[in-house]
Amino acid sequence: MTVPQQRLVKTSIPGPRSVELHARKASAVASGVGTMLPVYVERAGGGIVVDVDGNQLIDFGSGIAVVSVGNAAPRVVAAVQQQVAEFTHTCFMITPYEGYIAVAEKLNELTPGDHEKRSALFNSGAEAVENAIKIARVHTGRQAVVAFDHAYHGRTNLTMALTAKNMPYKNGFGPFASEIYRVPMAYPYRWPTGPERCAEEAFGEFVELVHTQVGEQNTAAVIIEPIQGEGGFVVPAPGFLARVASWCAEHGIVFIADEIQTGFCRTGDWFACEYEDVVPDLVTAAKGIAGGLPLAAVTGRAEMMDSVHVGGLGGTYGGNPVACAAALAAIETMRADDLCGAARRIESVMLPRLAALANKYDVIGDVRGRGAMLAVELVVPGTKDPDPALTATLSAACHQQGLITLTAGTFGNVLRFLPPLVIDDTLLNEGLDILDAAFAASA
Ligand code: PLZ
Repeated sequence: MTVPQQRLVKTSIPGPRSVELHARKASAVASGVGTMLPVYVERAGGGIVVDVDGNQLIDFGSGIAVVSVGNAAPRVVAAVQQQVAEFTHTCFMITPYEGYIAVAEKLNELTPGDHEKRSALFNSGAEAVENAIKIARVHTGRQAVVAFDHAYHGRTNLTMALTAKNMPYKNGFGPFASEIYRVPMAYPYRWPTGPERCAEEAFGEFVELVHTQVGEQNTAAVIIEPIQGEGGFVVPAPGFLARVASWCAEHGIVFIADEIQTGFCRTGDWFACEYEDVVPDLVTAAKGIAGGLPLAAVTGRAEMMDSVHVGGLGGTYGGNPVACAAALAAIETMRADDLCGAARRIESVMLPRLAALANKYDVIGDVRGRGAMLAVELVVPGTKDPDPALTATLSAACHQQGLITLTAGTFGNVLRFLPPLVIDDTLLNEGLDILDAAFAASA
């Protein structure tokens, strides 16, 4: 690895060169494009991000769950360099190329279920979600789509409507797309009657709401993240996903798993649905698929995917050859280096230490997640009242020590951890030491 796998904090964070660049940002970039941690990056690899001041930060974010294979992963770099020298773009809808087909074949093979599948490629997660809804509507001839509390599906008009949280994603951006209905999420920690009854009661409410307020016969699709991402790493109560999926099948409703954040080894399986043997009709993927190049996909049952008229799906850049080359190399890396196993190893290092922190600090209300997608939810001690201010303080304290952490959650009170799957145990433990010290300092 060319980037030394060591934390190094040489300057204040952000350092002087970053501060300079950040001033340029303010006068050149639209202020609506926010920046969580204004250290400007020079290079990155493995579990380390190097900034323009020479600081080396431990990466517990992976660019929001994207660089699972690591930044500038060797196979990805080689594949991209070769492809970019051969041709950069022809548009698959005009004169196609093999890479697109090869990615579709991989997706058809790796997504849950042995049924006949087809895939279509796009540029971003939001675009994949939009297309999954388009496909479900054409296939069913119905319009309504059901989404969950705390859901995140993107920032385009249709996906803003599917996303639950107003600030910052939706505020002032309406009107939103119609025929979107929201139902409660099986959120064990916050379920009013407790986690044991969560799956059954949440499923009961889901069925009743869809029946009384939407009508099964009007419902094209139900879309759910198998572990919610931006919404706070909410792991649905065991059994909930399977019940919703089989109820959808009974009523001819397309069950869409949005695996954009959970997919590609992140949770210890190729796709998070596998953990409970849930087989979705359609799966959306993006983020981890291509080692950092923009690529997204919808994969699903052949008869659903093929219900759309020829020319109904596409876009200028969807399945760009360079992004496809990167995806094939990233997938090969995940397979050859067993990155699903790596995600489980990361869980085995991190989860016990996060649980120990929860014993030590009563501001931690819940520890949850799977694989390398883990989080702590912060509350006012003795209550379940969210503490977003403490969450922001802790995250900033970690940043000062050279640890990149992200926050999440409808209430902004979740610290989430998404290290690259290639990070080593030394960096993982050092990051956890920094986190522990941040809790201790805030107590
Ligand atoms: N579905 C489950 O996690 C993207 C968003 C960051 P795009 N999550 C990170 C931000 O603040 O914009 C995401 C996701 C799930 C869809 C998306 C959307 O993917 O590639 O950002 O469009």
